[in-house]
Amino acid sequence: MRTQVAIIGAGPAGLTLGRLLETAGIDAVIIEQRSADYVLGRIRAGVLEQSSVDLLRRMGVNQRMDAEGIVHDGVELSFDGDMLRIDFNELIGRRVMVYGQTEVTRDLMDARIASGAKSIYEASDVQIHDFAGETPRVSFTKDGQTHQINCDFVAGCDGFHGVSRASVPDQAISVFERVYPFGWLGVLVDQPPVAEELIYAHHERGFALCSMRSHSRSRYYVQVGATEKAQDWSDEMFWDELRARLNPDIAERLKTGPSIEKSIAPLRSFVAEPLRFGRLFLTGDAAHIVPPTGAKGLNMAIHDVTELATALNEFYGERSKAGIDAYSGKVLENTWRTERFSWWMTQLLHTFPDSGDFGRRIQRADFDYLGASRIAQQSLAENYTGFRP
Ligand code: RFL
Ligand code: PHB
Repeated sequence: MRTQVAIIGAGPAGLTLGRLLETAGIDAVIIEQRSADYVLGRIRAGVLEQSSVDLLRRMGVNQRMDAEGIVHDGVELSFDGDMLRIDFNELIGRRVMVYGQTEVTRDLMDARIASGAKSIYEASDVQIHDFAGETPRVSFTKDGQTHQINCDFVAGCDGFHGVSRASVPDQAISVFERVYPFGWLGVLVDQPPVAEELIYAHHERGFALCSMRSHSRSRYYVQVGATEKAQDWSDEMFWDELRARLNPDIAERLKTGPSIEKSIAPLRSFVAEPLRFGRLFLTGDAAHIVPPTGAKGLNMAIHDVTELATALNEFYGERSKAGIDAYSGKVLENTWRTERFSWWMTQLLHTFPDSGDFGRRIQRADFDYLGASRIAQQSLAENYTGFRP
């Protein structure tokens, strides 16, 4: 088999890249180790920046998003009971869209099936060969048979645990990492959200987040210890802990029910440098991880592959290597800006076991400054909705 671009991974990064290349008339094959249903069963991000919304519209995969997505003008922050609303629209004239990663993924998968573009699911033992030269190859096993794809480029869109980054020799890559001493326990429930907008709450018992997927489906999170297990949390324990971290008037309004999904995500900041190795490119979670506090993971993945598609388009259209040469530097600039914001939101809102009284006073001062300064609020709004200089 031969293609121009072999895309490893059918998450948001791989599927978005596939769609962009298809639109540009560049041939690509997606190779995914799981089944499509498994990919769709993962409950992850919920908030799209305006630039992600615009891209999904340009790619023609916006019909359901525009019908079912919910536009939010702002978010609520709560700090030890004090509420502060950040009104993005009033502060900087921008908004965000609440539309789940599962739905974005489903829309992209459906569009790919409709167009007949090639995707291979349930491919095992995926390996990337010869990416230092001009004729890379990808091999994999499917239904007991080994296959090989010859290509011009390999796009590593296979997430944090994928094969792409792992294929790069240790001496060619640097990694920068911070692992936080906690995770988020998330619950999905078929009940209307407790509030119209998201509520990010700092509480001495730990962080909590009230989010949603629709007007009838809610997503809630509580900060838990890094070693805790989702199965040790009954629904009742979860709702009690969430209520304890919310203001009494909000806790009273909370509509609970049986969880339809419950899982723990560890929190981590991670960046690999560089992001190009000959003819192999890293994108999305394969390249970087942010803690979910700034709702950035999915949006970064979409940003990266937009840059990569532009670079590949330049290569095939104008025979210019300038775009692929600039890819790593350009994406890393956005990555570090977004890492900083996600780290900042995380340290503002979580309870850190070792921060001590000094750390807690600094956190409070940070929140009070935000409440008092329109410029600080604009900075949060600009970053949350997606800063593109
Ligand atoms: P993905 O979504 O992980 O997709 C990668 C795909 O590659 C496949 N794969 C392979 N395929 C072939 N060969 C191999 N060797 C392969 N190894 C892996 C995987 O099966 C998968 O289908 O990465 P992508 O596309 O870069 O997208 C990134 C986003 O998914 C991610 O940034 C966000 O979901 C992060 N994230 C969250 N972000 C938010 O903004 N808000 C959240 O609430 C939120 N919750 C989460 C998250 C990430 C999580 N992970 C990665 C464990 C919760 C979790 C649990
Ligand atoms: C979610 O709805 O899953 C969600 C929303 C905002 C975040 C993280 C997760 O910052």
